[in-house]
This record gives sequence, C-alpha cells and structure tokens, in this order.
Amino acid sequence: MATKHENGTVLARQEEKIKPPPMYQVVLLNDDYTPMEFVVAILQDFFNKDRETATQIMLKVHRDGKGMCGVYPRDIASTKVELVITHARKAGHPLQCVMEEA
Ligand code: TYC
Repeated sequence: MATKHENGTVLARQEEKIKPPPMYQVVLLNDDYTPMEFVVAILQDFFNKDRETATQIMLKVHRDGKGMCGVYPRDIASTKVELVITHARKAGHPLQCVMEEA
C-alpha cells in the first residue's frame, strides 16, 4: 500500500519494493555428437534429476532441439552453465548449455 502526502509525493511501503529475484531457466541444446548417455549423466549429476526424468529430458532435447534442466537465481544458473560446458569440453563433446530469463 502507498501513502499519498499533501505535497504530492508517494512513499511506497518497504514490502512493495521487495521483488523476488529474477529466475533463469538453464537450457540444454541438441547437437549431433554428444552421446545420449553423457547428457543423461549431466542431468543426474548437475541438475539432481533421477535417471528416468534425466532420460526424458535428454530425449526431449534430442527431438525438439532444446530442453529445460531447471530454474535458478542468476548466479546459480550461470555457475551451472559454466560447469556443464567445462565438463563437456573436457570430455571432448560439443554440448551447449545456455540460460534464459524465466
Ligand atoms: N543428439 C545427440 C545424439 O544423437 C544426443 C543429445 C541429446 C545431444 C541432448 C545433446 O543436449 C543434447 N547422440
């Protein structure tokens, strides 16, 4: 609730100004070379998915070109993207991972 003062200024109450932090989706992109099993392991190890859910997400990415791994505050999403890409490059795979504002 806002309070209107006689001089025209409006003071917003503190609770109105506190917005939840913007959230970001971490998204995996398809490619023709990264092994399916490697992607399933990434979804289990970096995004805490069980094997069945990880397999479903991987197959969705394979079919549709992209798929959502999780939704996180900016710094956590950014760190996950970096860890996934570093892990994939170390293994010699071209897997791409990006973040998008949710
Ligand atoms: N398309 C890959 C293959 O056929 C599998 C794959 C799935 C790659 C998901 C990347 O994000 C990905 N081996």
